Amino acid sequence: MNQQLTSALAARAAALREAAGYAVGRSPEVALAQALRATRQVDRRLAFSGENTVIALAGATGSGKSSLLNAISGTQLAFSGVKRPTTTHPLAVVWADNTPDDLLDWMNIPLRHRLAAVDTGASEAALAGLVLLDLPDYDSTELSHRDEMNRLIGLVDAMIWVLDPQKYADNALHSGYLERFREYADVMLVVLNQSDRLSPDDLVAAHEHLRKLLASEGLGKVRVLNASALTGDGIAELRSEIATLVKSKRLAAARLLHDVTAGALALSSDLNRERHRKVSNEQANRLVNAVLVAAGVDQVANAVGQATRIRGGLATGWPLISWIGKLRPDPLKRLHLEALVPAERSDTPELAQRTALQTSDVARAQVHTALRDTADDVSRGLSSGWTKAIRQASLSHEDTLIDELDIAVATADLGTTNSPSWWSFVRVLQWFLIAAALTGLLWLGSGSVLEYFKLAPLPLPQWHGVAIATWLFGGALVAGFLLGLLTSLGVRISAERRTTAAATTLRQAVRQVANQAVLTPVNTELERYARFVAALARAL
Ligand SMILES: Nc1nc2c(ncn2[C@@H]2O[C@H](COP(=O)(O)OP(=O)(O)OP(=O)(O)O)[C@@H](O)[C@H]2O)c(=O)[nH]1
Ligand SMILES: [Mg+2]
Repeated sequence: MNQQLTSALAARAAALREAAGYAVGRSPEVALAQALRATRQVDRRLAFSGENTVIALAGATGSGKSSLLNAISGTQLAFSGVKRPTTTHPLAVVWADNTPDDLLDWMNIPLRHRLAAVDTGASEAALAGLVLLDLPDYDSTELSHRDEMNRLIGLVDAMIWVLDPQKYADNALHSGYLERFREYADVMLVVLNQSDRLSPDDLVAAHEHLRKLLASEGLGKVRVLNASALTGDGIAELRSEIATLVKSKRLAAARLLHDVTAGALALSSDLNRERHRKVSNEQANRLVNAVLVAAGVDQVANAVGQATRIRGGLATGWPLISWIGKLRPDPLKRLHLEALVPAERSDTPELAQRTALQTSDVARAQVHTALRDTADDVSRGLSSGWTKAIRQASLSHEDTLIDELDIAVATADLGTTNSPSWWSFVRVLQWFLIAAALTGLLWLGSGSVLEYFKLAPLPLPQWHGVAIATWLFGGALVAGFLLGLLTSLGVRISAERRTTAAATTLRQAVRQVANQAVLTPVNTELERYARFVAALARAL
């Protein structure tokens, strides 16, 4: 066998096997089976003698296959008769020093005959290596004949289609076989047998008609010969044509290459080279956004902001009115995000108490939709098998996704545990002002108390006609109130900053969960698809 061709064949078959491996569970079973059959056939055929070329005579019953085998071999080994159909089992005639029994065993052809050198002579040297098969018909009432013929034309290295003047245009032959093998023109011959039954003019006309018919089926390149097994006309040409095929020593590999190509083409209905190898950033962001909203994670950042405003108000507001803030519920407590400190959270995330993220059926359904949307988006343009696989990958961790989100949110450091240092400073200041106001008040009220105990009153110096104690009392109250107004502005800025920071942290946490639970499995599947496409391209 031609070495270069065989190694190319082996490489392409290996690529096809690889592609089929990736396509398991993704491509249609029929296509997979065809591809794998082709690779198995390559393995088996290459394992057998490369010195033999197996060529089958195939055709309708009565076309003269057996008669042609006899005419070509100069024997009467094949039984040809008037009863239809005649040939029931395939027969192999071998032009070689040794019968390739392993090859014929693999093909399951028990009837075999080797032409001894003494039978053949020098003229047969040109056919050395040939194994010529006489096959049963494809069109008689014996369905087993057709099965046997179908099986063998799938295994042989080349086919000689034997047609006769009556049935050469038979639709069952053309649409059922010849058209199907249009890619195999270089490993096929067509013989218009029984040429003796036609006048020379009619033979030319029939030959031309047949050629046109074949050309219309994409077989314009196939060799068409006229012959008569009865008179021997055209048999020498047929033999020399066969000799050329045998001598090329490339038939087996050529045929198998066609099988590999056909197998790869069967799989390539799944091909879409335009696909990206990864989920795009934009697609990932869309998913994260959808999950943030569906699970209610987006509310957490707002809660962080609100909580900051409330706590900041309590800490830095004017103590006389800021206590009202205590009446408002802490939004973080409402989300069960308050009780734990970050250290505890991250050490034992599994013990983290459940946050109040949305875990309702509606939320789960929304997450499910987001996952499916991502899968559909990513797999657009792929065949149903791959689309399904990508969808499965996207949903592979769906059951635990909400729990993982919950843990991620519970363990995220939202920056709510410590207060800004200026809060404490303002707080001290506020209480100092309260103390000053109280001092002023006591000072003012001290006169009547001291008088009751018959004690001398404290001096009440004045400034601008008003007692300093009154200045102190009023001034401290006004200062506290104004300070409260000023710091509320600062608290609002802190709250906004914390909201933004929390939103970023939460987004990262959700992104991490989405990466682990969705994007990685989907990317793995996409990677598999890319490998499939690459292997298929090598097989083709
Ligand atoms: N006139 C003429 N008759 C032929 C020719 N070749 C075969 N026949 C006859 O056609 C009949 C069928 O020939 P077979 O060789 O048995 O045909 P087959 O294709 O092997 O048929 P099955 O085994 O039934 O599939 C026989 O009677 C042959 O004698 C030919 O070239 N010319
Ligand atoms: Mg026969």
